[in-house]
Amino acid sequence: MSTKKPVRVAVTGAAGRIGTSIIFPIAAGDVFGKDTPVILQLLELPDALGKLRGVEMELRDCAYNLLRDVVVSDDPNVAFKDADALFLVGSKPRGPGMERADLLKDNGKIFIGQGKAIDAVAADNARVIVVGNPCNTNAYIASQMARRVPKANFTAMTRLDQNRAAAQLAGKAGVEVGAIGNLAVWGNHSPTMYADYTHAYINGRKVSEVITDHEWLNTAFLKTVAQRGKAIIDAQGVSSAPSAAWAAIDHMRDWHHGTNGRWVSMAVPSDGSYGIPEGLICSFPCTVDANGQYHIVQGVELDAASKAKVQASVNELLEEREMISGLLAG
Ligand code: NAX
Repeated sequence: MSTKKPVRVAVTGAAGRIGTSIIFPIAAGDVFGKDTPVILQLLELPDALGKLRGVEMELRDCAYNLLRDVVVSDDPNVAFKDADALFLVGSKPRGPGMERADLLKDNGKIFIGQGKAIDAVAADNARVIVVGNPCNTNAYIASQMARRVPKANFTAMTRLDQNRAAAQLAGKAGVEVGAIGNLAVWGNHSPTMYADYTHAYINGRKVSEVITDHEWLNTAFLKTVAQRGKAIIDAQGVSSAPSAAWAAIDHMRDWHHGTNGRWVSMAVPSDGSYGIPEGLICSFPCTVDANGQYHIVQGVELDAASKAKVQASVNELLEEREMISGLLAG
C-alpha cells in the first residue's frame, strides 16, 4: 500500500458526460501517478445527486487501489475542502436562441461562487483547470475571486484543440502523434483559437517541409481544428466528451509531472507576454518544469498572419471580459 499522502481532487459536473469520463482515469492513477493515492470530491447540482451516487457506486466497484475515498456533495464548500486539484467541468449549456452574453452572465454567477469557495476552503496552492464553457472567461471570473490561492493557478483547457491539431497533422503526414512537437494553440477556446503549426516539427523537421500541401495546412487544417466541436455535434448529436476528458487529464498530468521541455497549450493568466493584456486567461505554448511550475514559452516569432490570428482571438477574450465586467463589479 502506498504511504504517500493522498491528493484531493475536486471535480464539478461529475455526473455529466465529461465529468464521469475524467474521474475514472484519475482514480486509476493516470494523472497524479501510479503510486499516488487520491480522494475524489465530486460536486453536482442537487437534481443530479442521485445520478452521481450511481457513479460513486461504479467508482467503488472498480476497486481502484489508489482510491482512498469519494465525497459527494452539492455544496462547493464541502467538495472543494482542502482540494489540491480542481477540475471545473459543470456549467450551464447554451440553450436554443441564447445569446453568448446571457450564457456568460449565467455561467459567471456559477464561477463567482466557485471561485470564492476555492479561495475559502481549497489547499493554499490549489490548481484549477476550467473545462466548462466559455472556459477562458469562466476561469478569469473564478481567478478574480482569489485572494489566498494564487491567481496564476487558475487555468482553462485548450489542450483538446492542441490534441485535435496534432492528430490532424500526424494523420496527414502518416506518422505517430508523438512525432509532433512545438504545436501551439493561442487565444480563446472557441473557433477563433489559433492552432499555430508554423513552429511545430514532425520528427525534428519543420511541418511545412514534411507536409508540402501548404494549401491544406493554411485552410482545411485550421478550419478542421477550429470547427471540430461542431463537426462532432453534427455527427453524434452530442458534444465531445471522452476526448475532452482525456485532454483535461493531459493538462493536469503535465502540470503535475512537468513536460521536460515539451510545449503544451494551456490557457493561463497572461503576464503581458506577446502584448496580451495581463490577467486575461489566454492560451499560450507553455512548458512545465520539474517542480510543476508552468512557464509561457518566450521568444516565439509570430509572422504577420499569425499575429493577426492571435489578436482576433484576444479581441474576443477582451469582449467577453467586457460582457462580464458588471458581474465582477457587482
Ligand atoms: P453535461 O451536460 O453532460 O454535464 C454537465 C454537468 O454539470 C451536469 O451533470 C450538470 O448537472 C452539472 N452542473 C451544471 N452546473 C453545475 C454547477 N453549478 N455545479 C456543479 N455541477 C453543475 O455536459 P458535458 O458534456 O460534460 O460538458 C461540460 C462542459 O464542458 C460544457 O460547458 C461544455 O461546453 C464544456 N466543454 C469544454 C471543452 C473544452 O475544450 N474546454 C470541450 C468539450 C465541452 O464542450
